[in-house]
Amino acid sequence: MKQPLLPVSAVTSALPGASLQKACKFLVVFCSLHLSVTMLYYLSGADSSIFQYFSINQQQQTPTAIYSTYSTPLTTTIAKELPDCPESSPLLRGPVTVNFNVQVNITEDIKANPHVTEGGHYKPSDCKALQKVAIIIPFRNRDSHLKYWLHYMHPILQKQQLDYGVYIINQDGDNTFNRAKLMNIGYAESLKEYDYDCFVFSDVDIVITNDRNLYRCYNQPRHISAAMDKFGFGLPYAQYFGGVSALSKEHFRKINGFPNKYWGWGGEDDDIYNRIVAKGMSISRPDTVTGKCQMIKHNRDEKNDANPKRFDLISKTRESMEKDGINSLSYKVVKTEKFPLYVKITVDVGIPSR
Ligand code: BGN
Repeated sequence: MKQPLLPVSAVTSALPGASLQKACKFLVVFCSLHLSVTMLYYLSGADSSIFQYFSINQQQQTPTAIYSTYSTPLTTTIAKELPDCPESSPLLRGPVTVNFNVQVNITEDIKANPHVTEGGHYKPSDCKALQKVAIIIPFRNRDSHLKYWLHYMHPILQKQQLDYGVYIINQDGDNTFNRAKLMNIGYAESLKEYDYDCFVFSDVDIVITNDRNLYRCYNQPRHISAAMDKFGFGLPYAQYFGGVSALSKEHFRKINGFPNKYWGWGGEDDDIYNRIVAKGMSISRPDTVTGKCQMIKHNRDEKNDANPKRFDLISKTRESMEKDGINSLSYKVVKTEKFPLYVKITVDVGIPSR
């Protein structure tokens, strides 16, 4: 009789122990295999959702990493955010030659400014403009001057890297002209279209001859046409604020906008100056080289005779400015026309009250 290797009792008790051991070994091998496969997968940068979740959380703490790892959609959102334009545009060159005796052609100018969009709007494509500027031109029957303004000013304004729009505020009918009221209307109408933060008010017959004379706003209200040829490239008097000026939305609100009661030629610019000073602000200007401007020579317009009431009105600015201004402005828009290089808004400004 063969001797059993183990007592029956031992065999019966050893059998389950052996299979448990086997099962354990199998489990350990399986787990290690699983772990190694997982590790391999992770290290090779596979795009499994769980790893993505963890890495997004890490990446969000360091924004620069987003660019390198994620192509969509985070990169697209961030890449579209343009850098701010520099304080001083690298495109500026200084003096610009202006000659009102040379013919200009609007069709040629439209072609020459392909990046200006309908309604005369432009913004740089490679950087975020520092200011959004509405350029407001009070107007009536001066198309022959407007074509020169558009010809010379559009290229300069683009070089200045501004986000700008050109608004021609055209007085309807042939009653007495009201320059300051048209400028108030330009402020109100341009804000309906875009979130402007700076307003340049310009006569249609003045262009700058130095592209470093910026059509933007400064800490204080800016007098841009500081050295006009008409005044021997200087100021006719120290308080002069006519021609071309720039006020931020804040400046404009502070002075309750411009007076509406100056009908005919003269004094409204002095009233604006008085308002600025009354509110504790001062005038900023370019130097007399940068500030050089040229004005188209012409005769005084019809229905724009010197206003006999102007002397009286400017002596009362401090009292009148709280009631007369943007808070009392009333007018009717007759027509809005969008042209390739400007918007023309024709308005009924009413007639002088007696
Ligand atoms: C001033 C006018 C301004 C005009 C300049 C330059 C007046 C007010 C009464 C003294 N001011 O005399 O409106 O811009 O000349 O032409 O007339």
